[in-house]
Amino acid sequence: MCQQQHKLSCGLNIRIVFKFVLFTFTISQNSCKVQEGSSWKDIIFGSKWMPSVGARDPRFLPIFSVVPVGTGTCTASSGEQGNCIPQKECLLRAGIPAGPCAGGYGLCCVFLQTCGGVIRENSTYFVNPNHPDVYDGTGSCQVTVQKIHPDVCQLRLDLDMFSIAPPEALNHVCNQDQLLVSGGTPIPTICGASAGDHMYIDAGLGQSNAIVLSVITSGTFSRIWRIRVTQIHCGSLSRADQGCLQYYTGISGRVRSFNFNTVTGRQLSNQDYSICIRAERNFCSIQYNACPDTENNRSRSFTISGNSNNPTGSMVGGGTQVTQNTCINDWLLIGCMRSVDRIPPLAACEDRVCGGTFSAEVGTIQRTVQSSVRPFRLYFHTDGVEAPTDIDNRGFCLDFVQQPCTNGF
Ligand SMILES: *[C@@H]1O[C@H](CO)[C@@H](O)[C@H](O)[C@H]1NC(C)=O
Ligand SMILES: *[C@@H]1O[C@H](CO)[C@@H](O)[C@H](O)[C@H]1NC(C)=O
Ligand SMILES: [Ca+2]
Repeated sequence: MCQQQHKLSCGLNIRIVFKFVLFTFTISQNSCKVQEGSSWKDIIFGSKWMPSVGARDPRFLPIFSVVPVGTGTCTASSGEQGNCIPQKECLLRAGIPAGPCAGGYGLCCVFLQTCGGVIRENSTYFVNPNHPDVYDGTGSCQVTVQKIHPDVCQLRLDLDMFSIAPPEALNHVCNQDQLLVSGGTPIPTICGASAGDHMYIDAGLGQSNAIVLSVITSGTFSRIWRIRVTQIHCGSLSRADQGCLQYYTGISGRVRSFNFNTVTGRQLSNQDYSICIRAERNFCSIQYNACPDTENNRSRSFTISGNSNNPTGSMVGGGTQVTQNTCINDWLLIGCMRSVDRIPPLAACEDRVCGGTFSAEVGTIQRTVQSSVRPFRLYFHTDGVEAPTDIDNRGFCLDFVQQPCTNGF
């Protein structure tokens, strides 16, 4: 009954049969049935999803011990997070078994969906067709997210793997591939490579609106994506503040624009969003520094406007007049920022910064910038063009460190 490529799972069942004396027969029957129907899942399961069988502790062998499964999370050897649940439940919920957990009493159950799928489980991954292999097909690949509970207010998308076609070279517009979200708050259109980045989507109240995640592709490109979709309760501590596309907690960390890379990145056009950093208890201000750039002789960690192939200083301030050294088209906004190494500090503070050097004042020296405006937020705006004045900008990458309230701010 089990096909050849399912040797792995069937072998696994036999072992589980010995342990789960009470469940035995049904489990192994189900597991073969469920897998017969699936196609791309088989590819995954047959090749790269080797279960990570941990050494089992003989102390947990007694048949009548309580099975410690149902609540814990586990990690598949291919990196996905799963739920440690009884095998039977995993198969009923159309999960993919990824090896034993809880000392063999549970199964690490991973939920994956690709084009046309419906997400009905927390922490489901939206993956490209053929995942973990690349996909060069074109069209629109969509999954619909259904709330697992009416009391879910947000979705967090973790772009574990994300590499789709980059924006075009002249104006950095995503005209080939795009990630789109409909049914929730609008998100900026993104493309290119953004593995490790995340987004929060407002899911509204109640059961009403389904959210659709789409990856639109055209032209040839070896694409791969694996996006973890976490559902967040309205009352959850991990809920992001209203209106924050990205949300960070912790005293220090790194923020960066989508498709950022000091060598191959292109700052995306048509961006308009905020990045929020939770002010931790007893911290009153925040400092930002351009990330180290280990790949270029001249740092490209902060290149927002101008020609980044040449040395370009920082520009600050906004206004309506297009004058030299102001930020009219593309900018990062940090409320009332000052360079910290100025003694005494400059009287005026600035909000917008752009150009090719990170600083709170016009110049060619990169500086540490501090702001005590709370909540801690950065607003990023780019218009729809780069050429002809803006060339090869990479976007921004900043390291932040919150400063204790005793620091004079
Ligand atoms: C979804 O899972 C995460 C952990 O992965 C958890 O923090 C969150 O509360 C869960 N959401 C719901 C709605 O149960
Ligand atoms: C850095 O500078 C050296 C010496 O001028 C040059 O040979 C090298 O190509 C430069 N590297 C990059 C990444 O620009
Ligand atoms: Ca622009």
